[in-house]
Amino acid sequence: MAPKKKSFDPVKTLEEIESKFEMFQILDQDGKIVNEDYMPDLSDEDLVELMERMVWTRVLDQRSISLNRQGRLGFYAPTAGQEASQLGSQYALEGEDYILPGYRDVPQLIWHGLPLTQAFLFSRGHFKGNQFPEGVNALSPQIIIGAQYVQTAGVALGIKKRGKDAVAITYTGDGGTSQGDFYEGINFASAYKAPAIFVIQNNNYAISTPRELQTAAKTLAQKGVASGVPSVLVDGMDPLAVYKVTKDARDRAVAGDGPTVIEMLCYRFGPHTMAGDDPTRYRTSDEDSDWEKKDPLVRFRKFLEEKDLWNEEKENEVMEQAKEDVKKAIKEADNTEKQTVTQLMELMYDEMPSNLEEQYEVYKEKESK
Ligand SMILES: Cc1ncc(C[n+]2csc(CCOP(=O)(O)OP(=O)(O)O)c2C)c(N)n1
Repeated sequence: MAPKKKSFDPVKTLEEIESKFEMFQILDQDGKIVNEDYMPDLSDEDLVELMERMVWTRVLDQRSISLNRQGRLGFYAPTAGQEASQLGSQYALEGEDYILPGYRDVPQLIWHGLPLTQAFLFSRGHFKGNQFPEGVNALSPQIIIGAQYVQTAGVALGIKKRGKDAVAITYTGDGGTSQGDFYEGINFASAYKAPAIFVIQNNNYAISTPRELQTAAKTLAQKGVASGVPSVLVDGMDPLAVYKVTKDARDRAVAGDGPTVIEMLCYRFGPHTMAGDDPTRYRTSDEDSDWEKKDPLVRFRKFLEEKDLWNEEKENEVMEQAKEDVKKAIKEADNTEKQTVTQLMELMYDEMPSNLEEQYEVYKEKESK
């Protein structure tokens, strides 16, 4: 009898790769350091500043939801729960770095220099919300899921060709990793060793579609491996771990070693957007409360209080400041001249296409009255 032939075991290979992706954490949910060896090089002032930004942003989120309900804001995607993944990563950037955000990533833009008034104008669909000031290196929030990944590969290649010590960073959600653009973007950046950081904020849901139905991959980080991109899975509710992996990714990119994919495990406490989805129809209250225990603000507060760097008074001060800033910015947005149809058309076309000329004239006439 012929000896039994061995068969290949691709399942084993896959399982081996998948088992490598363990969640990296520095601060556990009680604010205790569990990975001292990886503690990032941040001064006490830096740590406090990062907390201030997270608290300020939580208030901005609460105020934005309320303004939206009053009809004073337009499109808004809530951010509470994602402060560590958003601001821990932004804190690792330099001013010359480019941010290519998704629609939920307005906080990173603000801390990268976008005036709050303009963020509100963006929400209202006003063109001035997309005219970023000189020196704010960022694109407008992307609404087309995944498109920012391809654009990031291009921006990163541009940075490389110009010999700049900078990176392009982008953000998508778990759902975004199912898009073709996701794979094209990371593959291109990898092939050209472009200085890019590809963040996946895995908040477990793409609107109402749970992560398990989104993809058969055990982790989303492993999707980088196929393109030869070093990839990390990190606790996205831990600002220190997020900062550390992003800073390391930035250092590698600037040193010419190419892109990194970072999956940040997180949760959005609110609805997907303010357009009307009801999370109680697709998430259980047990799931919500499990994640609330992981709240990035709670654990960072505990950590800083233990070091005597934070207290209630300080937190109240930041909250009051945030409310003031929101009040002032929304007033400025209200006082901004309303946009006209002809302005929109002029911004879109350098030379008005002949088929629109007639409409243009009609609106010009209407607006002159
Ligand atoms: C190409 C494309 N398809 C569908 C949509 C509609 N859409 C808007 S948000 C969304 C879910 C995205 O989920 P995820 O990537 O997980 O991001 P999250 O909002 O959870 O951060 C979908 C399908 C879209 N905007 N663009």
